[in-house]
Amino acid sequence: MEPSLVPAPDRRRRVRRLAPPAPDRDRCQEVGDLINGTGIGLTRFARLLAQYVLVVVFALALGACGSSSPSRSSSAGPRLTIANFEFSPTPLVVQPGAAISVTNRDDTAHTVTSSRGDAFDTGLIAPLGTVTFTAPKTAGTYSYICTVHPKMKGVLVVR
Ligand SMILES: [Cu+2]
Repeated sequence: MEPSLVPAPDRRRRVRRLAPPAPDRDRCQEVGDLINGTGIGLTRFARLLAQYVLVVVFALALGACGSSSPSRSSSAGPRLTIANFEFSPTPLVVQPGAAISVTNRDDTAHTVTSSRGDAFDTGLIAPLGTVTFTAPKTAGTYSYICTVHPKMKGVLVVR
């Protein structure tokens, strides 16, 4: 008997809520308040979205800077390449005391050795190896050779 009595009040409540017009007006007002509320919410959301976009753009800018700076540091310095028993570029123009990266693309060892005095000498650069040497601090034109293959010649200009 009790279970059958329980649903009855619920039905009555539903009917009472739907029947009178007054609650509907209240609902409309509530909906209006909700819309106004969501209007404020949308404004806040727009602000948050704008902030988020700014943060993302800023992060991307930082990321771009971060990704470009390593490539700068690796490509900024002067580079000398040895391939097919030839130095390139030659002449290579650098600033005094510049750090020059030398990459040997051959399958035999080479050197970059100043022809006059001991201005610079990389020593043996292993096949496919890369070394760095310091350019002279005195401006001038320096010819150099590979001591293993003296016919290999190059020119380094410091200015
Ligand atoms: Cu050589």
